[in-house]
Parts: sequence; structure tokens; C-alpha cells
Amino acid sequence: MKVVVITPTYNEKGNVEKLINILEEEVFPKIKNHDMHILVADDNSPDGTADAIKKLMQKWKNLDVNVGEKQGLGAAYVRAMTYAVDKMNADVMFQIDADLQHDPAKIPQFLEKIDQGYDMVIGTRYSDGGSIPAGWPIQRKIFSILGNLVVRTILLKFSIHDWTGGFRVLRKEVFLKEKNELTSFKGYTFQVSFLNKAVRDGFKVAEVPFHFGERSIGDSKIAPMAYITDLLKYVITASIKEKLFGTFGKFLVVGGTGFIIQLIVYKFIIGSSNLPLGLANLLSAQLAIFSNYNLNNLWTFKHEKSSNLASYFVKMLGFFATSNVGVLIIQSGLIQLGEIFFGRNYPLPYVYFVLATGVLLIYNFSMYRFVIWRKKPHQ
Ligand SMILES: Nc1nc2c(ncn2[C@@H]2O[C@H](COP(=O)(O)OP(=O)(O)OP(=O)(O)O)[C@@H](O)[C@H]2O)c(=O)[nH]1
Ligand SMILES: [Mg+2]
Repeated sequence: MKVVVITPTYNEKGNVEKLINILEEEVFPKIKNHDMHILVADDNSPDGTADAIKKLMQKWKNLDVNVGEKQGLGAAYVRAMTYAVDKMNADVMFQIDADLQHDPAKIPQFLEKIDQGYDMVIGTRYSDGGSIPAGWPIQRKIFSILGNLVVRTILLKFSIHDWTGGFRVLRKEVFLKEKNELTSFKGYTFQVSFLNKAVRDGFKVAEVPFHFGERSIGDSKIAPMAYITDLLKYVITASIKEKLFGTFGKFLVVGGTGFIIQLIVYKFIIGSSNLPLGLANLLSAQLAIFSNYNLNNLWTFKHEKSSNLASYFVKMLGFFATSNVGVLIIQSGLIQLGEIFFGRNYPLPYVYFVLATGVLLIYNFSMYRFVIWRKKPHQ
């Protein structure tokens, strides 16, 4: 596979020259099964980083530079990854800091995971023996550890330990899928938003522990306060969006329409007959189940939706059967018990209905998610 190691630079002349030499002379010779290249993503660094790279390009034929306007780390990566895929035909791309805090000797270990079939591999400083510099001042250590914990907690995604780090490798498919959505967070938050989208879309992610070294020369580019606000803004909005408009949110909207349909039919039946409340509920539920099935199929679980007419009907049968188990035993049962013990004076039939539907809701979501529209593994 063609592997492009991308390193972003803003005034990193001395560092990136060292990094290139280590990659070319020590790391790449050890990698026999991949075609290794380097791409420097420079933002017109005033220290002349790009010119230094151009000189080195005469010595190393697998080295390239992509220069653009300074718009932040994320913007530089999106620009360089686009270049790597379009102009260099990259299959796999590394992200590695230019200041040697990311040990290039770890690269073969990351590639092993790609060879095993993972789509994205994340260097982790917070698990399995990974670490942050012992010499960091205490406030930076706390900021780093706490920052990651906050991200994991707000996103409710605990299987990945290092969200903010920048030592990674990914297949081009991951980038191409997410590229259009990577425009809002152009700074360091890009790392978190990119990974979150890849996880959302079911890409296979592995972690490799590494020791984050200390910057020896050059200045840090990070502006902590701007980064914290940007990061919090992203994780909070992403989390709300995912929870509200994700599967569960849609499920609630569909359930809501089903609830209204059922309530109207239920009201009609008990208003025009003396049928027991449980039976009236069971009958009124059938139309709601039909509507719920179609809306869920077209919208909530559309990624797992039935692909042909036969499977549409088979799934519908399954949906009617499982839904009716809940409607009969839980919803109608509770309503009927209500009528037996407390009668059917207004507004009692509606009180039973609302309470019983609440219990049913919890049952239904588990059934739909885990039985009918079970997630298919990512291809
Ligand atoms: N092209 C480009 N590179 C950037 C930009 N901001 C940061 N970088 C690079 O991204 C990498 C990480 O930035 P650093 O300043 O080292 O951030 P850090 O490692 O969290 O901070 P330190 O520990 O102080 O080094 C370095 O290679 C920087 O040169 C940017 O706006 N454009
Ligand atoms: Mg650094």
C-alpha cells in the first residue's frame, strides 16, 4: 500500500528536518511491505520551513510539501490529506507532529494494525502503558488528563482513551467519507471531531500506546484558552445532536406519531362501544404498529433497512409479532388491570393509556434495536 506520513508545520524548520532524516534513514528501511512517502503540510511558515523541505526534496524522492494559508491545524490536515489522496494516490495516511514529540519508531506498530484490517489507529497516552512527559508542569498534566476525560464523558464513548492526541494513521476511505464534515473545527479540535465521526460511522478503530515526548526546540503553537472553548463547544453540540437526532431521538418521534394515531383510534373505540379497555387498546395499536414499522424502516433504522419486498414483509411480520407481545402483555395488560381495579370513568382510560405506553416504550426500543434492526458490521 502507498503510505503517506503527513506532518503539519508552522515554524518547525529544525524539528521537521530531523524528523525527515529519522524517517528516511531509520524507520522506512525497516518497512518492507509498504511504499513509504512523506508530505509536509506547511502554512507558509515565516522561518522558511517550506524552502528547507524543497532542498531536502532533491535528496529524498519520496518527500513532498504542500503549502497553504494558515487557518489552523485541522485545516492544514484537510488540505494535505486531500493532496495526498488526489496527487499522491495515498492509500493510508499518518498524522505525526513535526516537533518529535511523536516517536517515529512507533510507525511500524501502527501499520501492523492497518495490516490486520483496522481503518484507523490512534496513538494513546492514557492507556496500556502510554504516557505524557514527566517533566510537564502539574497544570499541563491536569489539563491534558482531565481534557480527555471530559471528552469521553460528554460523548459517552469510553472505549477510546486518547481523543485529543495527534499521532494517528487512517485509511483514505475514512478521510473521504468524513471530509465534507471536517470544515467547522479548523484548529486542534479537528482531532476530536474527526475521530468522533469515524467512530459514529462504524470504522474499525484500534489504539497503540506511546510515550508523548517533550518538545526540545521551537515554540508550542497551542493557545490553551481558545482550544478549551472550541473543544467544549464541539463535544457538547455533537453530543446533543447525537442523542437528540440520533437513533433514539428519531425513535421517539416515530413513537410519538404512533402514540397519537393509537390514541385517536382508542378514543373512537371506547366512545362508540363497550369493548373492554384492554381489547380496545390492542385493536387501536395495529394501525400504530403499521405506521411505526414504515417510519422506522424509512428513517430511524434506514441503514439497516430491508432491501427487497420479501424481506420487507418478513421484517414487518417480525415487527408486528414482537410489538404485539409488548402491546398485549405490557400495554393492554396494564390498561385492563386498571379497568378491573379502578373502573373506566373519564379520564381513567387515558391515564392507564399514558402510563402503560411509557412502560412499553422502554421494552420496544430494546427489541427494535437489538432484534429487528440489528446493526450490520461496517464493510
Ligand atoms: N500547518 C500547520 N501546522 C500547525 C498549526 N498549528 C500547529 N501546527 C503543528 O502541529 C503540531 C502540533 O503543534 P504543537 O504546538 O506541537 O502542539 P502540542 O504538541 O500540543 O504542544 P507542545 O507540547 O508545546 O509542543 C506541530 O508540528 C505544529 O507545527 C497550524 O496552524 N498549521
Ligand atoms: Mg508539540
